[in-house]
Amino acid sequence: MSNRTLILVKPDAVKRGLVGRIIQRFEDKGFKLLDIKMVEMNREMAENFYSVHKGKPFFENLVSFITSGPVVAVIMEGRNAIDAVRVMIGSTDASKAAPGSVRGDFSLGLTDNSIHASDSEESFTRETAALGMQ
Ligand code: 3AN
Repeated sequence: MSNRTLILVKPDAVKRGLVGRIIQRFEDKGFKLLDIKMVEMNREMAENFYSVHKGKPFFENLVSFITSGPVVAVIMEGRNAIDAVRVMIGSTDASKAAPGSVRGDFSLGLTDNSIHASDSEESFTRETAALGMQ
């Protein structure tokens, strides 16, 4: 059970002015913010961040989307953080995400689905390194 996780507010949500409202949800839930940074990811950072998806049909799309504008990266701490935050963000396909989840309330997209969150400790380590955090 890991007590730290990373979220990214993705370029679609940053462009729509949703950063504050999205981060607020995690503070309301009880998470403590440990680090926060606005980042314009370049191609190399994006490929490292999403290295587990290399070779998949949507990889190029994903890299070009995540580098299309600034993202806001937040490291937060709280009990069972990785699993708890995954529940709060909702299904990958936002058109199917439950109301009350971030994707369910703010997005309809699949690639442009407003938020990312680490799905394991290995992902957290890889992702924070790719962003130059930690
Ligand atoms: P999640 O973000 O829910 O952890 P992952 O890690 O499986 O989902 O996928 C990473 C990102 O790749 C997703 N957030 C989404 O933007 C994109 N993605 C995943 N599956 C697809 C797909 N079938 N078609 C297009 N984009 C996808």
